[in-house]
Amino acid sequence: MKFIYSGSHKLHFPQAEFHRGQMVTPFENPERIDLIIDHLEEVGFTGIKCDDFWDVEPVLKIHSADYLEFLETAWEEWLAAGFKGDLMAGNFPVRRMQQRCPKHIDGKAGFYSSGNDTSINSGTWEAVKTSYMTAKQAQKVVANGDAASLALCRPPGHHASRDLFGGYCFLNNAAVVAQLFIDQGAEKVAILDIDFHHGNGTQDIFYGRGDVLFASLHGQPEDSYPYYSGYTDEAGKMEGEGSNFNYPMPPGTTYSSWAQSLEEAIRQIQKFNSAALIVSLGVDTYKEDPISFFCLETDDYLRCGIQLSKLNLPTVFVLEGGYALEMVGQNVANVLIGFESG
Ligand code: OKP
Ligand code: ZN
Repeated sequence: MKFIYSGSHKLHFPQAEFHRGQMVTPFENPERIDLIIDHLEEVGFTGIKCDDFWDVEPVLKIHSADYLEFLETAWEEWLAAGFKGDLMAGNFPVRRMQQRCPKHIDGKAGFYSSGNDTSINSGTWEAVKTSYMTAKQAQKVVANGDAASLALCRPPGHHASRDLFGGYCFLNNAAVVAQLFIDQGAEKVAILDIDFHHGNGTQDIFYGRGDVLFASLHGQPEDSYPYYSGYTDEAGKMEGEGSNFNYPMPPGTTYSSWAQSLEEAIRQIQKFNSAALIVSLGVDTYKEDPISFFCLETDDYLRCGIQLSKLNLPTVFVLEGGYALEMVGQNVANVLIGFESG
């Protein structure tokens, strides 16, 4: 299978992350992608440099126009306000406050953000657009007949909702890919999110829609980010009622029980009669991941890939998380190797 990549992700380079009481080097860093590219090429996958273009139309079906304008202008406004260093939100319109966007960039940042874990710098918007274009091109490869493709998106997307950035995410790449399939005539598609973290942005985007199934396997919200979503009883609303599936799991989860959730999610997708599969692929389920608590081994990703191939659907893999740099390339590659062997 082909993978799509771009060098422009490097334009997004967060300087620091506040983590467990300390400033640390961001877990979501440019090195991740370079390591994955190197390893995928080493084991024989073909990389295609992204040459797709910025097309706002598909994005506007997922995100609001005011949010896109915020992302586009935020950095300049931050500088114009005389602020130094990365833009980051520090105030949020929480319970019982006004949901009105203020004029000052410091207030706007929090209005459009879900947390203080995600910063914006001079090249972030450019990188964010490229991440989306990478996903769009991977979708095109599959629409044109390939059985599967992988988009090496960075920054990732599954925590981004209609008008919120956070959890290292800005545009929801997987959601746009799903929408592209629908716009091209698919009646129904499924998004399976196997990143360690609950795909709260994707869930939120499709919560009221019956044409896109969303299933997520993740660390239980009692103990893990994003903390305020990902419970089993979140099943969708209105037309979307019954097409949202959460599989929260406790600390220490190993492949044998993780794979049972995977089985169940796959069964739901089969029942749904989906025309295509989008996999939000995070490998932060790996045992050595620095910010997660599952215990998957590198070989388990082969098994996971084999399981996914059983669905026998045109499949676009969209990269989300995975922060254990030593093995991130192998773990991603193994999913693809398993998928192709299955
Ligand atoms: C992104 B993806 C602050 C804690 C916030 C955010 C985790 C985002 C994960 N250091 N953590 O789903 O891999
Ligand atoms: Zn994650």
